[in-house]
Amino acid sequence: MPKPPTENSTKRTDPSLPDSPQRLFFALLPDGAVRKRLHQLQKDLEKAGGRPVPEENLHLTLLFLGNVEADKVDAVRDIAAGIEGKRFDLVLDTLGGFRQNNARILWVGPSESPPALGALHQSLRRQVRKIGLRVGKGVYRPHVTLVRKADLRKKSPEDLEPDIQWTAHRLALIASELLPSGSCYKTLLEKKLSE
Ligand code: 2AM
Repeated sequence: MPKPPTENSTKRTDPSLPDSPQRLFFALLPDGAVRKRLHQLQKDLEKAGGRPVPEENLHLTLLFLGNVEADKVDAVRDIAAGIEGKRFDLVLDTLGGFRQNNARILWVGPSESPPALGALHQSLRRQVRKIGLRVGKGVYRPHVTLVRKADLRKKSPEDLEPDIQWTAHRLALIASELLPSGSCYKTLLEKKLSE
């Protein structure tokens, strides 16, 4: 019997086919000024090598869903459309790295995660479970990935002290297609958090 897709599944999907599963995630999108500062930080990290995330793809994941069967995609859209909440401030002041095989992912994140961010994550998690999606139990570690496949042998600059103030108000449901050239993102729905 074929195994159901899991959260870590990298099965290729073809969103142009109506019955094809879609690889989805909820994210916060930076506005122009924050995006520029994140991009500057990517330039400051150039010495670490690797592949910077294209500026237009920079985001903070709220919840990764993995492959979602076509008949559930509308329900996920409805969840995104129904999100009510107020915008909130977060400060991206910590640089870090996740090891990934023989390389590193470099990210920037908040040293203190605002309660509103954790609440949003939990609320999305609860709602997608209600429609029968399985999401992992891993601890939520909010971050913006800046560089993929950074060289483990090269140190990232130690003197960088990011201090990016972000009033998060753009929440998006994004479909990601894995291509040999990298991920291709398509925003399926964007919702503004209120003032
Ligand atoms: P990352 O930036 O740390 O890789 C789309 O892949 C987004 O979902 C990325 O921001 C990615 O985080 C996040 N994500 C979370 N869990 C994931 C998983 N198991 N597989 C792929 N992406 C995941």
